Amino acid sequence: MHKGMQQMMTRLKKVDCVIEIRDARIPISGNNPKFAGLLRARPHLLILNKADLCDMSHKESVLEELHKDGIQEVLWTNCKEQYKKTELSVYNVMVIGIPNIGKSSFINAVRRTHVQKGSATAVGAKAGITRSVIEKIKVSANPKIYVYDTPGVLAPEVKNISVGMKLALCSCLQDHLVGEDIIVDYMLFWLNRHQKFQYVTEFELEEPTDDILFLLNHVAKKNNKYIKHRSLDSNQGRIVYRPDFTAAANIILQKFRAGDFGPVMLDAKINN
Ligand SMILES: Nc1nc2c(ncn2[C@@H]2O[C@H](COP(=O)(O)OP(=O)(O)O)[C@@H](O)[C@H]2O)c(=O)[nH]1
Ligand SMILES: [Mg+2]
Repeated sequence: MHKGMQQMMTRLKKVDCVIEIRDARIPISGNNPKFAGLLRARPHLLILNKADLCDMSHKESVLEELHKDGIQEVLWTNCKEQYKKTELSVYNVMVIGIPNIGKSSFINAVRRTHVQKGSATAVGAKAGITRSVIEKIKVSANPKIYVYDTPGVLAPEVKNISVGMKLALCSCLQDHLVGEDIIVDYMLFWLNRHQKFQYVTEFELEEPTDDILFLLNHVAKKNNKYIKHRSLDSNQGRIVYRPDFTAAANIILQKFRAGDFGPVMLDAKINN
């Protein structure tokens, strides 16, 4: 990350404006204090992307929290759908943010509305897969606007376990580093705590559960995911099958991340 960071600081001198992007579901947890210096150096705009997956009923309290942090300009976006034109009239723009919150998608969405020719910037579904080279993309011909994408340069700050779990749940950390089953355990805890029970219907359960092993077992069986292994007991050597918990965890995570359990605001404070 060091080389990328240095490149970014040098580049910043030539930049007229900074766009910081965060995942709308973790507008506070997705922050990194190291960005603050960068943001203050130039006019900045905070974009909360993946608004399609976010529970917008918390909009006002989130804005209040961000204002306290000195952030004035906030824009919600959804880069999966046609991007709505904003009133940016700057020339060199730097887009910053932790991995996988939609920086490249945002740049491409802006670009699509203004220029058809030239190359887009790569969108990747896994955290931290893009190499640390700054790409310059022309997003508008007239007026000429260039945007610097900053792939994989800034790591999220894992302040505590709950922030770490929220980042993992939104795929800002690599799943295998945390453990798919542990991320699902946190997801289940969070959904229950916030009384979001859509998963009960999605998985055809009889009632909410806080038993992660029960859920993994249920989902593995329903999706016919089994692991073949040799039995070690009295049946020595016989091939047996057991439910594949990692496959089940991945199915559950994929559904959560697609918004199938409803929109969420992971940074919401609990009022009950
Ligand atoms: N649901 C949803 N997914 C998005 C949105 N923007 C980006 N994504 C997805 O998030 C993932 C990471 O996007 P990418 O642009 O590569 O993120 P970057 O690492 O910040 O450049 C990809 O799978 C995108 O398809 C959005 O507004 N809504
Ligand atoms: Mg990218």
